[in-house]
Amino acid sequence: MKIPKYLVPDAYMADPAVHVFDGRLYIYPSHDWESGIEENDNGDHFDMKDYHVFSTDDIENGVLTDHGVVLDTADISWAGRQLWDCDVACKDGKYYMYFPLKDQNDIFRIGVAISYKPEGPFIPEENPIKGSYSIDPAIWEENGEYYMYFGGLWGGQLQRYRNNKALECAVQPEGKDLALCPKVVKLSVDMLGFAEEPRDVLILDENGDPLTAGDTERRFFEASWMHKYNGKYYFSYSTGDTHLLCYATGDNPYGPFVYQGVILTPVIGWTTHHAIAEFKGKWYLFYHDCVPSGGKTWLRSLKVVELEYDSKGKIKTIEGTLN
Ligand code: FUB
Repeated sequence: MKIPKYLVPDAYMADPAVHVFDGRLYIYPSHDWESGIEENDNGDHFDMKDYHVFSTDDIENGVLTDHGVVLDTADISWAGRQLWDCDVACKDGKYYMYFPLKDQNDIFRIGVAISYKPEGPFIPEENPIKGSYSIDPAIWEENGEYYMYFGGLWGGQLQRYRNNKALECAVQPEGKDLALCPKVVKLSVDMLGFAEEPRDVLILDENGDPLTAGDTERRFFEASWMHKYNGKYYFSYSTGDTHLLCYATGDNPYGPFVYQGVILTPVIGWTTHHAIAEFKGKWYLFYHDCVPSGGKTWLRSLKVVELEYDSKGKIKTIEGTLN
């Protein structure tokens, strides 16, 4: 599939997380809708209230099953507003959905909801994960250990924290200051909490120096994802205000990772977000754009296209406006 395909033409879905469970491919997107909230840098216009799950045996032909609403803010006791990008992991026959949501003080926390089926529905825990903050959880499993990557700037509130503690006054680094890092944390054995303090995911340049805040075409902004190709760890992410999907490679899930290049050039829309997954022997990039909504940044549509590597393991850059 060299030409991208829209996957859900009759609804606005964004921020895909994708996994293969028992040989079937599952997509866990955010569910955009027209809330009427004015667009701002805080992302208030992304006022999502529920999640759907989609699955398929045939991604090449884009034949998806919509499993309907699987989690709703109305069922989350600590909910304030805004269900953003989620992810799902499977352990011992149970499926754990990790979701960012603002609490009743308008602070993003990460919650967990549980199901016995990959397609849900998911039943939320009473409280968010202790010590959790910011947005965009992405789960990576390796040898029975589960790691969560998370974090997002601006409306994602990552700039309000240092060393996992909320600051009195949020100052965003700029220029030659070191860029704020995404976070990684090992999950507890019961999958309901953190087993350690979240750590910084360091992204280095070609000289081994950490990326700076002013390096806006390469530094992390949001939308973490992890995959492994030929034994290497590929940490990928969005650069936010420069609208690129980039990646960096490393030798273990904690990093450091060395910046490698652009996966996807800017799409139509402000946000860019993705998942990378292998299915039936091919690699795919799942992402979103705002072409079907005529460029409304808060009404995004899910897409998929094949992802290719060169002989050195470099990802071939895909044009975001390819349709
Ligand atoms: O969907 C809301 C936010 O937009 C996500 O959490 C970010 O990654 C961006 O795609």
